[in-house]
Amino acid sequence: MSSGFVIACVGKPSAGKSSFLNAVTDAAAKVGNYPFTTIEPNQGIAYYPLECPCAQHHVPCKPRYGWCRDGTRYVPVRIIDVAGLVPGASQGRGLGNRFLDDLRTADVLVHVVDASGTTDAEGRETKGYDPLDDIRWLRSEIEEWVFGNLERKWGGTLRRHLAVKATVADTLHAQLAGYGTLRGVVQRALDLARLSDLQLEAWGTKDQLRRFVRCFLDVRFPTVVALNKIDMPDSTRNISAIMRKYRVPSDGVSMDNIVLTSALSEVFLRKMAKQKFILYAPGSGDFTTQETEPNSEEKQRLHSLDERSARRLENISDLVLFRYGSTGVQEVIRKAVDLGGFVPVFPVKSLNFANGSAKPTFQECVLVSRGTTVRECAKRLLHSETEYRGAETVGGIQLAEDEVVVEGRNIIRFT
Ligand SMILES: Nc1nc2c(ncn2[C@@H]2O[C@H](COP(=O)(O)OP(=O)(O)O)[C@@H](O)[C@H]2O)c(=O)[nH]1
Ligand SMILES: [Mg+2]
Repeated sequence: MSSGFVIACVGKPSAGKSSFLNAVTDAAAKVGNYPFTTIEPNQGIAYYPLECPCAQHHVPCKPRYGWCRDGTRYVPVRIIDVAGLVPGASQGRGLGNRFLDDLRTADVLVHVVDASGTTDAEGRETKGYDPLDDIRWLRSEIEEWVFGNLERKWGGTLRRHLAVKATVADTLHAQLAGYGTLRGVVQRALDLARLSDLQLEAWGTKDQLRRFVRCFLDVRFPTVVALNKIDMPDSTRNISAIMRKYRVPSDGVSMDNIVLTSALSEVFLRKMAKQKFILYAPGSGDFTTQETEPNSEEKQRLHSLDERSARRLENISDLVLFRYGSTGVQEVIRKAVDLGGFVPVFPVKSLNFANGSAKPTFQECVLVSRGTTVRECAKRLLHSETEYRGAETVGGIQLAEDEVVVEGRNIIRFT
């Protein structure tokens, strides 16, 4: 069970999607160095850290999903591995459109890129491949997919909508409903493309559609780019080139949504920690071993390392943790949820923080998209509109139905 938020991992074969999924979830996704290892979309649960109100209100916290430690709440988010995307997929190449269809459920994409340049566009071993090309072709595959779908259906829909004098936004919304798209998203894309003033009669040239689709992708599929395999020799040079290129945002990419990762290092660190060879908190910048752990009780619980593992850990320490601060994978999850623009909501049965037995325990936390109203929120939480009469937040403040849910007014009791 998750908070309703879905991250889709995309990228060419062998970029490291399954490893990334393994690094942030507990699922044992299949890992292999050849195309199409994972044919069915693989799923897992990752955790998004946020400040939990339990600390501020001095109440015991009992999350139904995820956990809470020292006032930091770890909220589950669903992550899916969309495998086998190759150039030409929108035209049916590789495993074709099936993968693109998986994107319909996604709120945010994580594009896992092999920054080492040791795999070509199809995931085959090579040398000196330019990972910038992956960022470009992947974006263009998704663009072609949406564009193709719109163009195919455009004529028929246009005639029907012209007959009932619909607006451009309504017409496009009707066509894009299959992408799990809210009307507000269509409107934002039209605004961005500077096409919102057009009448439907004047709409629909190829050029306008193209412009709209590009803006639609930016709004509907915000993307975090995970430059993966930073532990490999050529990555540093490729990363610098990519950073230079996206100082000026394009292709839906800006410096702010690029994260450097080593999924494989995180998987190894997690495994070593699980087997009690090291103490390591996922996402952190270092670990301790039996030799370096200062706490004597913890030290006793750790096993001593064989030479091979010790050397591998030393490499990770030097090439990844020391240089980049962490393996980066937790940062990807944090960025992805932030980029999606989500607000946490804590539905509670009681707002009585003083009364012992009736104290709220913040069992639930859901992430709703920015702009969600109290009514829409109730509809989602209560699964029906009829049960809901009023909403109240901390301090006895009543919330209006059409009020947008914001942080600070997000502990809500529905009556
Ligand atoms: N050096 C290095 N190798 C990695 C990293 N992440 C994944 N790999 C390797 O890249 C290959 C492909 O990984 P996989 O997760 O199966 O890629 P997928 O096809 O995108 O799911 C495997 O051999 C992984 O061990 C990383 O951060 N560093
Ligand atoms: Mg895979």
